[in-house]
Amino acid sequence: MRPTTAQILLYAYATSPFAAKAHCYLLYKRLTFEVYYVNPMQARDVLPVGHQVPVLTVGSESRNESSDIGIWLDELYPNKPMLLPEEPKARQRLLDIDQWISDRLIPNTIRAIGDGRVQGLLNSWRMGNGMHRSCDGGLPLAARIMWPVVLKKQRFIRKLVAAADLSRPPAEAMELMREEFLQRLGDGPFLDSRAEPSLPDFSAFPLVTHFYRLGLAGVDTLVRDPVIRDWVARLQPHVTGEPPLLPEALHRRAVFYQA
Ligand SMILES: N[C@@H](CCC(=O)N[C@@H](CS)C(=O)NCC(=O)O)C(=O)O
Repeated sequence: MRPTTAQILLYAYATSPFAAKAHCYLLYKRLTFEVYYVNPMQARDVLPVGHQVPVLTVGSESRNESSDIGIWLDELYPNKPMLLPEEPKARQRLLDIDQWISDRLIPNTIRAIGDGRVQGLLNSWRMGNGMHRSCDGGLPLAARIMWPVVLKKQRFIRKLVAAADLSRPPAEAMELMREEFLQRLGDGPFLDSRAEPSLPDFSAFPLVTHFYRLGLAGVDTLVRDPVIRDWVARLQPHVTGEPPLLPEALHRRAVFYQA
């Protein structure tokens, strides 16, 4: 059963960078929407399509796959700020950057979070706690304690880690991500040297800021870079709104990196 009667409803986990991508698209478009933080133990029963978040429901239709949700929002709301331009070459370049985020930035970031026995454990517990505090009904104590094991067993996590740059240590791979990000930023101010933000800016934003704000260790390689920090500051007003990208109770660090 649908948890609320909102016309636009985002099914998410507060700790999911994929769900945060879709959340950013909605904020940029200044749409009125609600977020429902699904209990992961009930996801298969609750989600209107598939078994993964994000899912976006608009009226009676539901879609999944985060980047596809952005493209769908442009189709539905062409009079709101567009996430992608119509001009085919520029559009394709931005979709290629979005693909780089899915294929490289996300896998390497997820691998870095689990790196190191102690850091990996602490990060996983912090994620479990964030999930517990935000999701509908919370998690049982045993699940919170076992969260590092639960996460490691997840097929989607195993697939993401396998897609990371395994030939390098995780911290070195993140340095490479920083360089690859800067190449794609070009002369700025937004990705692909664009004057206005677009879909890949909002896809990358949660990867750069979300885990850092959740208080995880070893995830500040990008946000420490002054050029990327300026990019974060430029995007921030576009993703500030209701409901907030990260529930207040889960903020462990300020929006902006502090050395
Ligand atoms: N390609 C999907 C990936 C979504 C995804 O991996 N979601 C994770 C949370 S971060 C999930 O719901 N995993 C649960 C599962 O795979 O059963 C997208 O871009 O939306």
